[in-house]
Amino acid sequence: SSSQHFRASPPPWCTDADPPKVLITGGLGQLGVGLAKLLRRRFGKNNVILSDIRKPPSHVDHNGPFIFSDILDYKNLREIVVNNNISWLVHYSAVLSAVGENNVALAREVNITGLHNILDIATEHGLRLFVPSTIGAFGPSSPRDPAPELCVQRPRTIYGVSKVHAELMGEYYHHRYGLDFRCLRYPGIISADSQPGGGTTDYAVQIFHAAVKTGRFECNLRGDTRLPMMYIDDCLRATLEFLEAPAASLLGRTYNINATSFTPRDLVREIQKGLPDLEVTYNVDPIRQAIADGWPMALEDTAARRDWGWKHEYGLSELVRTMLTHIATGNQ
Ligand code: AKB
Repeated sequence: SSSQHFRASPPPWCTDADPPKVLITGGLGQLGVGLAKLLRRRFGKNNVILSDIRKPPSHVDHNGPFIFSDILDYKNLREIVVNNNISWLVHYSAVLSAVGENNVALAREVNITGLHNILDIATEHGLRLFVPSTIGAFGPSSPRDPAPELCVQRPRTIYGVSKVHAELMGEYYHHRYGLDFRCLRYPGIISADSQPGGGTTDYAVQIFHAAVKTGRFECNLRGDTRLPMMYIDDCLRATLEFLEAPAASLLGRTYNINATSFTPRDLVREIQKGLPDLEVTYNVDPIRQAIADGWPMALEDTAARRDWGWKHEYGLSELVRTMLTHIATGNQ
């Protein structure tokens, strides 16, 4: 596969006549179904395969091919890639920050051993590989406001350590074997119709459902904890645009993307403009608070804006208005 590095002609999925065949791992997490919808609109329903180790719940409208894939089973992965002629792999399987601190062995297995399988499969079969990184790849000794693309990265969570490992391994495989590795550092992602699975930024999704359903919310972070956040549509569009960017335009392989930043207090104030009766109490979870206190408050993303035209659309007020409309109209 090192010969890819010197390939003269563009890879086949660059032509309109021949769209990529995409496999999404961890497809039933917060982002997979939404990304599959977007990619299916662009490349055709049957060219995007969603996969997970669980059965899709009945309320999940994934509307296209869905299969079992276990990233810890190399043979299973290889069979899927070969049988479906996969050319792009979006690797969304991961154990998130808060769950990872409660089960380090599982996080290490999924986030590090699983990633090794993914890197090997992608290299062996000449795939374009997208792996998300995160604000969690920074730590207390990183510059916080904003965190630059290149800086000290000494995270204090197994999730963060595994994501720094993914960034470094992917970039190494790119240089060593020509792997078309692409990585975005996502902020906390806010979505209406899918739930996050055990992160530190989850409060900023849960508060909307609580606000609409009960009018009360207990927040597990301190009211002044400022973190970078992004509405899911911006995140998924960034991912598609970055995946489609010509390799020659990418001066790096790991990019920060930034949209907005807010504290729980800012978010409550904005939601109360639509739902003035919302009552919020604070009951801080020390594990999540310690994680959040070591994360940046914003990401510096001029390289993404310069190299492949990244531009966010949702600031705090658009994000809140859109979330409340989606949830109130039952689109969840
Ligand atoms: C988490 O909170 O663990 C994730 C993330 C910011 O990577 N949402």
